[in-house]
Amino acid sequence: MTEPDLATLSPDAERMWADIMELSSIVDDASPGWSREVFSEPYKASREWTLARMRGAGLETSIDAAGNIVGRLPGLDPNAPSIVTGSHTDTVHSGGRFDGIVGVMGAIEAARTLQESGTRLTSDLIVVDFLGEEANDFGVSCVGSRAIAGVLEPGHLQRKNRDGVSMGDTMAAFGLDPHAAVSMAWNPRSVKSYIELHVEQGPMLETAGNEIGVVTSIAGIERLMAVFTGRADHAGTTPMDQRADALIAAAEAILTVERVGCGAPVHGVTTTGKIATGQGAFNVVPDSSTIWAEIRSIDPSWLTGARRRIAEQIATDAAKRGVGVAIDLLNDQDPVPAAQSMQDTVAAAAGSLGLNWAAVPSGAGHDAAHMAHLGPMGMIFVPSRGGRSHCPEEWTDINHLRSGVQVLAATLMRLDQA
Ligand code: HGY
Ligand code: MN
Ligand code: MN
Repeated sequence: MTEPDLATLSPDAERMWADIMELSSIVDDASPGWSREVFSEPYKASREWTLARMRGAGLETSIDAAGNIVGRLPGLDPNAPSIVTGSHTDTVHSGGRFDGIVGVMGAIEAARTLQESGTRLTSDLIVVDFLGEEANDFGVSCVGSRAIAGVLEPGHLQRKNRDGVSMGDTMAAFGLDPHAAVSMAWNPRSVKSYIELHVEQGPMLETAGNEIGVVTSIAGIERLMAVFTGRADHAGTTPMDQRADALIAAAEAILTVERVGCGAPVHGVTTTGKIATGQGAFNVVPDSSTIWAEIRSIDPSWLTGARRRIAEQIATDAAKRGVGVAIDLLNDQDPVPAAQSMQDTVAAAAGSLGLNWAAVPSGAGHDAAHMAHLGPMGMIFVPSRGGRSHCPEEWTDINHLRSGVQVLAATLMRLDQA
């Protein structure tokens, strides 16, 4: 392989920064932080902006049945499989300005950089803004990339939110075609490789002083919903040992979730992200509560073992309290290793730019986990200040973004020559 002439590839980080700041300002002003949740009005408005930005960058654009915004920069050989890159522009509620956006704006900047340097790839370059990467009210994450990978199922469309509305109906109301979305998988032969630029969303790179992360694998995610049913009683007259307190059972379960996560031998974490209870009153023993928890690890066996241990312990403890519990287990995604060839290519690109890099796991889920169904997958991380993400404090310095998009552009060149 001839060393790509990186001197000609000089992404305009200031232009990319301006894009990030402009897109991230299209939010739900009634919510704190930066909220652009899937299927929301701000999200719909932001997609028009992204579509125009892709077109302005010389990409041929389309929107598929699942709502993915797809930009295409034609290559020299129309028969060659495509090189795909992208990420997402939806956010969690009260999120930040960099999660996902960096990968979409970075991909658009890389496309501009290639054209401005007069570089024509052999393969088409496909840039995707995947619909709905964040876990939504239906409990489904990565809606768009699942559809492209052929793993969005009818069961996902039937999932209902707390108002009893299905995800399929919500997608249709958003102008999408849910029934086509579950049968629109791309042909794996049409994909040469997939590479995604993303903020690390954790503290590893900053702590170690590394500028670039070469992702080794993406954590698997198991989710658990436990609904506790106790007995309402008078809070003043019911002896402590004669209660069936649903809220105490939920609290005990939350501590079980935490304890199992603290014992992980490799990258493994557990979180109870939400608890709900009934009407609630000072003077009534609670008779109902629900917890929503998740378990993540890059180690498949620890992940399944932890899920089993947590479910068993919750059931045992609830029974001791005379509290009923219904546990719903949901596999969001399995752990997915990045292709070694992709890791090597990203590392070589970073090294050729004189950037110090480290191999790191991703505790966060990504569209890349599903795109791995179609071809060799890789990810490039840039540091998150203080390791913070999914919060308004999320921040990545422009110089780190500059390095990230330089590595992305150099990686695209290398992948094309491979
Ligand atoms: O939840 C995640 O890990 C990702 O940020 N959607
Ligand atoms: Mn993300
Ligand atoms: Mn996220």
